[in-house]
Amino acid sequence: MPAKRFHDLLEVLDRNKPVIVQAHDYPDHDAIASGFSLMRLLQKFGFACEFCYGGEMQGFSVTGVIKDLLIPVVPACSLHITKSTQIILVDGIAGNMNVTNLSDFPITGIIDHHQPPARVPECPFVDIRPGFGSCSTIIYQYYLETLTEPPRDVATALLTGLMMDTAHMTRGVGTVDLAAFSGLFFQSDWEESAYILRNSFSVQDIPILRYAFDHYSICGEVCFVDLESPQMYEAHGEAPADASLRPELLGLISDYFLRMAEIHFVITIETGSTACRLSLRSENPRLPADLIIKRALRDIGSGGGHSHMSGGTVHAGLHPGSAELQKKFLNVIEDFLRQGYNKE
Ligand SMILES: [Mn+2]
Repeated sequence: MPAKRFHDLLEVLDRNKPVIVQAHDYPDHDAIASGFSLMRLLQKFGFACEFCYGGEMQGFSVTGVIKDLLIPVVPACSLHITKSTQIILVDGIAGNMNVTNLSDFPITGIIDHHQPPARVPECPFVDIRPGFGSCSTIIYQYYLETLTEPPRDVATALLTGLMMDTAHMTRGVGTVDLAAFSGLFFQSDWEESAYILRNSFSVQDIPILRYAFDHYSICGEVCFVDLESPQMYEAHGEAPADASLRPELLGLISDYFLRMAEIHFVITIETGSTACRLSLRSENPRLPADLIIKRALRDIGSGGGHSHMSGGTVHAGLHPGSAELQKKFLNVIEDFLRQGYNKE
């Protein structure tokens, strides 16, 4: 029987006040699935609950799921938030770069599976389980705890979130994820879920992939993919000044390069005219992607995630240039390989 965490959440929520479930900015499949499923569960328990995200919606894959499963998710800016609104964050932590602060009032709950920062913000309800492969796994525990059978659309969303974050159950998977997988599989439309997973790229991405294959460098087991947006867009005939890739694509490119047998650590860097974003993947347990990005970007940016996948940004105006940035990462990687680190 799972821990009574949902019960604790109900204890801190006021049934007479509205609840907003907020996914992190540019939500991915796991964030959408977690938020949607939590909203549905709270509604079942009598709460007036809405679901929103910060930033913009990323590419066709996530929007396709939202359309197919009729997920009622809206941009945060379209909601009226007042002092009495109870905000619950899913798949992200307040204070992170990728979590828009929706109001000046304190948030009510944080539900996440990323490695938390040293100081987690004060909040009435916190359920952070970094050992879980997905946030969807946590929300599924709430369904188990309340003996609620997830409806087919909820099960399909949760299965997709779980499979996406764990790369088809190949990374960050624990026993609870495995149990969630087998519990959700036949309750869901697993064929729909598998279809979504198989179709992450669009033909529109081919010029970007071609650019990536022309702009990578390898140093030992480490691979850098250097995407300089303006040049990249020029290369295929359009050069909008503020163009940036859909965030998901950075991760997909890192995943792709990680498939090369010789490469065990990938750093994809997208340098745009205004921002620089990074996506890291690791399959070397001695090279934790979350700690490495934190250390390498200390003083110039921020990042975090999991040991096998992480992401971050370099703050505007602090980009040291591609060569210098790569050097920072190589130095940190060398330190980790030489000294090792203590896995807590
Ligand atoms: Mn997640």
